[in-house]
Amino acid sequence: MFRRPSGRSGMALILALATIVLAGGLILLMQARASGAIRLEQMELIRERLRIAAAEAVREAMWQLAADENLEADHLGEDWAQPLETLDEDGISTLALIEDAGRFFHWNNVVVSNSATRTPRDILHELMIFCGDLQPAGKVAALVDFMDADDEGTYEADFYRRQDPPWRPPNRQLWAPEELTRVHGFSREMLAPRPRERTAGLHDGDLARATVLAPVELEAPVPINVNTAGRDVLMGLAGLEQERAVDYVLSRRRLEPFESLDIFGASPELAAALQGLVSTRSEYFRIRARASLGNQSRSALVWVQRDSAGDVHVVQWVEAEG
Ligand SMILES: [Ca+2]
Ligand SMILES: [Ca+2]
Repeated sequence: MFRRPSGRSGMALILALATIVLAGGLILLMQARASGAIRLEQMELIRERLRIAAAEAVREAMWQLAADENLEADHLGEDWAQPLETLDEDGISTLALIEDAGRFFHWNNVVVSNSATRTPRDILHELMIFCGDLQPAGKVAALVDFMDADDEGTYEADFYRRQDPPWRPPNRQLWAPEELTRVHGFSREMLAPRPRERTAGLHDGDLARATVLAPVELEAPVPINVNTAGRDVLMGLAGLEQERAVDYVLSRRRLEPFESLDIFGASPELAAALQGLVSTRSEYFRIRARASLGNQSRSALVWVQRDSAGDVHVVQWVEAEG
């Protein structure tokens, strides 16, 4: 026969049940937390291993670059220009790419030239026209005022004082590409890469892919490497009226890289004008490396400088997720 429990024992039973449920819940929670902590720890461990693997890949790439025996010419057929891939026994894969910065126009070049004839400003002017900006003179002048040390020009402190909010141009070389968007006339849109599907027309250049900002304070312009620069950069370098010469350079270097600048010997005037602005080799290189395992990856972007003896030095090392 079932007896109805008294109020007190009923309450005790409920409390006991509640305690059991609570304890069970706590154990589950602790287990969940423990497995969560282990998972986090494992992820952190993999993250660290990927960081090291990406750094190793950069170091391998630097060795590859330092092993380049031909310091007179740098071209895309050389070993350093080939992607470096590895896969270790734990399944970590790495990919490293070296890109010579001589193929680009360097933004800081515009304030370090003392050439009397063709200057980096002229090159940028032509390059911007080639990239579809038909009246870039004001922008180039604004960029020069933004960076040159003096306060004499149309786009100096007086000009920016009238802006909302007012501010002063830094009067120094650029430290980051984002600074360009503060220069009068510049915008994010003009600095964004254009769609790849383009014709080889006269105004179809891509300013974003033709320019670079090396994280170094320049004392002289970084020359453009005639072996690696794209059509856009070569058009800016030689001038828009030199389209046939540029096409000649592009087809000739497919057969054999330029070991010297004799090519400009046929035009002594052009050779003199481009003195110090063009080269057959590169000094600065950008290394991108990524290490991956499953859906986790880490990457490194490293700027290096190769000196005249062929030794490679790190200029900047930036690590990132993904
Ligand atoms: Ca070389
Ligand atoms: Ca200035």
